[in-house]
Amino acid sequence: MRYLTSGESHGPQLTAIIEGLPAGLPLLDTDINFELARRQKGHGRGRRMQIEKDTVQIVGGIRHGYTLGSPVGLVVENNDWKHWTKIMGQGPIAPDEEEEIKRKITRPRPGHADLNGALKYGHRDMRNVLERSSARETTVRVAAGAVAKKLLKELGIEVASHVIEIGGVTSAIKEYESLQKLQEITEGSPVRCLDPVAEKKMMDAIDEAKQQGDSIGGIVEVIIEGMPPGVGSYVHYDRKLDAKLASGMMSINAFKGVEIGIGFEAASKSGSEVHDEIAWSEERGYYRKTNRLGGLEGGMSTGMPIVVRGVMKPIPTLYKPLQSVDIETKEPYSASIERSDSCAVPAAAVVAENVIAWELAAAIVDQFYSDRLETLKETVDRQRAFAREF
Ligand code: EPS
Repeated sequence: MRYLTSGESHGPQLTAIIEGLPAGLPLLDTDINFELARRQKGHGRGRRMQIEKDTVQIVGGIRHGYTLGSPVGLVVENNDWKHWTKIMGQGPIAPDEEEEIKRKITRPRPGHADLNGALKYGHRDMRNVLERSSARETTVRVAAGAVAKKLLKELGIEVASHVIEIGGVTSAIKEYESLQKLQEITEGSPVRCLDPVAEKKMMDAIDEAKQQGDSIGGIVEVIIEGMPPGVGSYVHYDRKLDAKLASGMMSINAFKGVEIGIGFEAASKSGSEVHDEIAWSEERGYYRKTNRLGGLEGGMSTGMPIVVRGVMKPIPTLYKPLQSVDIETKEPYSASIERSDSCAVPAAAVVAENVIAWELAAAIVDQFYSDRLETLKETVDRQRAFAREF
């Protein structure tokens, strides 16, 4: 299963084409819109989110509420496009067009794709880079992820997330009654945090950063329950499930690191403090007494909850910009100021959830391939039964 996205932040629309979904998956635009609306929320977002009301148009691959097996086409229009038709127009610039339209962005923002993208493609106007490198693209990645999430749900697999750190403020609540309860609490939190005390401090930290013309980052955690054991591979490096999850997480704009289970903490612990003892019961089959390895061993799922965290750096667009160099004059200058968010970590949790859902769904479809959802379900259930009885 794979998908491709197209579209610029202030262009007419974002598009995704998904290939390889089984036929017979129930799918409505409301399933996708639900995830799109979740991504738009969060304390710390800038003015753009008041302009956009992201909704999807399904333009292919679905009929009467079910996937057909053909590629699924998804479109999300940019409301802001109407303000950018000239600057982002597809036709050549007419000789008499206003100076504003021709104005180039020549002062790269440190930490953004601007300079490297310009050096890669030879763009002397770095708008050609920033339009695509903008995290606006995560909108349509969430749309694709929402489709994957729907598939996982049909297979009895649930995905959720929460924010565990923003700007140095850490959530003290690591435990949750159930995934459903976790979702209920985080949906009601402006920063998607389980801990109400930390939530308040996180919001204060975001307000403070905004006031200072600065930005802050944080850590999100994604949890998956219901994965059958043995998904992934110890045989092939490019089929290891943990590698795929890490790659998915790192592909999200501004993400700089990934941890699975206790992650980097494992470096300072002994083997007996890290590895999860194996047990067996009639009801559960094989299970681990603890889950420090976050549901993954040897590149494969263990059947325990998968726990994967990602760290997002502060957004590089700063209202109080850092020093940079103008690529036209080579003179030192303050970097360009573009409208931006002071913190997008809560939204990034939703993005991470959907990106991870995609990776899991793709791994399952690759491993248990079937053209029809019904038989895919049977194969996945057979794997679960096999593991229980083994
Ligand atoms: C972004 C800059 C801002 C954000 C944007 C990501 O957009 P604009 O330049 O239009 O103000 O709002 O995020 C989104 C549009 C979104 O949907 O998440 C950037 O430079 O990465």
